[in-house]
Amino acid sequence: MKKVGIIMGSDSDLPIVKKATDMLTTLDIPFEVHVYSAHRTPVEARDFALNARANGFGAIIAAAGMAAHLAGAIAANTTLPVIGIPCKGGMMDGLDALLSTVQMPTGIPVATVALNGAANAALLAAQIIAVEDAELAAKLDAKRASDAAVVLEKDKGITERL
Ligand code: RP5
Repeated sequence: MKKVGIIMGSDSDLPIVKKATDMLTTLDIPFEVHVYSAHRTPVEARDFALNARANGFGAIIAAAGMAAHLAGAIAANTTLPVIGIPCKGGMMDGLDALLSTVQMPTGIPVATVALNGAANAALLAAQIIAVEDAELAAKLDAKRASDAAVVLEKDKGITERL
């Protein structure tokens, strides 16, 4: 199975990124995690992206806050799908990171999830890998069904309470 690469701009992003690693672990998807910054270690971030396809990755998740150029900088150097997680924090509480991640120029797409949306980033990466993996696709279908069952159980609970 192809691996998912997870890059974060700082180890201070780890509490957010942990939700992505937990989800990938639950789904038995192999992943590799790195701290590379678009600004502090641009050479390492670029090299990771340039070599990612040859190194067996199928999708890359990039998490960063504030002037969050990491996902875009990774996407500039690979045609693998790149999923950006804008991280909350700083003076604008994540609005700066959201806009920096989502407002990519035509030609270099980044699939941006919600602020701190690490679980969805992992699920989107899983869905990308599952395009060519029927077993993983079945796992994702089963997860959707069990998530729906939880909501329907809550629906019953609400009716009983009111
Ligand atoms: C971004 O700046 C990082 O992704 C992080 O969200 C933020 C703050 O980084 P630190 O100063 O905590 O290392 O580049």
